[in-house]
Amino acid sequence: MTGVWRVAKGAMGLVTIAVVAAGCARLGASDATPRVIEVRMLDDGGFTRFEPSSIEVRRGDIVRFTQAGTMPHNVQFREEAAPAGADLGEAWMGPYLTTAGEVYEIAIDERFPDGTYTFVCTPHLALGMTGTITVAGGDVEAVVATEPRVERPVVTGVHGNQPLEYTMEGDVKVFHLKVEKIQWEPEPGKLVNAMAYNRMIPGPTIRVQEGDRVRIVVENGMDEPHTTHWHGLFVPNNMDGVAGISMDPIQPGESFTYEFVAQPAGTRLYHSHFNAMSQESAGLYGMFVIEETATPESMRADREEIMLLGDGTLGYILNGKGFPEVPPIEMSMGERVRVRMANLGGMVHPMHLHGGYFDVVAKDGFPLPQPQKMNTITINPGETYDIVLHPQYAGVWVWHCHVLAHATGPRDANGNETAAGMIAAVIVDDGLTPLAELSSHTNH
Ligand SMILES: [Cu+2]
Repeated sequence: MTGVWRVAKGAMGLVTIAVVAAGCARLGASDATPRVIEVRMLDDGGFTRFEPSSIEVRRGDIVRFTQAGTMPHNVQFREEAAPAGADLGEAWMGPYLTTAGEVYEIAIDERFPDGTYTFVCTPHLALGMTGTITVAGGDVEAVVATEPRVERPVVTGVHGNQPLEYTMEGDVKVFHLKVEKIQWEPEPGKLVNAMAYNRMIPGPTIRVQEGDRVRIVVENGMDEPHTTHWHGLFVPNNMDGVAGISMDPIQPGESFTYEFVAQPAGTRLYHSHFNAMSQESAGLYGMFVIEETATPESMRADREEIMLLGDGTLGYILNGKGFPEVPPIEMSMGERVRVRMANLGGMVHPMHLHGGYFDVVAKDGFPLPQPQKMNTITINPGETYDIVLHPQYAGVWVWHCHVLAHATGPRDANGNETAAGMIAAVIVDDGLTPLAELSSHTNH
């Protein structure tokens, strides 16, 4: 075994695993003390990453990965994409680091022929936790690439789903969307690294009439490529927004103009389709409402609400926020509210309403032949439902995901579970009972 790798508790200097130091003598072909290139493993706000994620080294250097987060991380090199002749042996996949300060060091020696090596964190590959090490010839001075840092505006006190304004150019409705990396506040005081359309999560609501011609300019203000996909719309193939299949990715700083006729009527969506698993999870989605020319009687309502479910990077959220920041739905007895629901997360969420039932009137934007009464509606990723709320009893009712882990926060000082995440309040006022009394938490 020629490899030099070890795991050490950085804080205490305690070497917990030390495998072979036989290769040490070869480290310094130039007799120089090996330089140590630092890479940190981070996951603050659920944003898993290596920092810097891209480094250049010369043979003889040591790359030191330090656990600087709270989740277990490791380093796994992608063997199938490694330069020819690479022979990393046990170092193809390093051990899991679980304690803050723990380090894993890899000596860049003869096992690493020149070239670029891609590595991932095995459990967080799906969240985009990857990086590269470029090994240059032995005489080349190593340069530690500085991480391209994007400005992340901090967005607080903002709710998503705001109507997106448009201008008319001839008979075309023209919309603008800009994707950016921001810091979002799903609950007070908790800032997470996110991605957003027009600095809100969910993105602004596009609302048009069936048959409208629309032009949507999508500007990429991020430091990674992007495309936007129009989910459930019938569009020409080259307007479908799938990177690598129907269009080239929109590069950082560039824009792409989509144009199509809005059809068919119903509850539709838009979301990222480049690095979609991480970009969508980080907040790149919104609702695309195509109003029908004639509303079926079953869908008749006094007004509309939107409920977009999310999970992943931002936690368990409804309309971009976790309880108690989820905006409540306030209603009067006798009122009918149509709620356009969709799941943009990666998990299944059975949304259960207390205090009565609702009518399910459309699935994936298409009206159902007849309404279906339900009190729990299970929404798979990518599905939409239209439901009509028409309350049966006054009170403050909860509407929550029944996977209780998605609706429960950390225990409080008394050791009791707290309400958090995917919970919305439905406040029904009958005009008789003071709401303060209805909503009182104390027992009388
Ligand atoms: Cu859930």
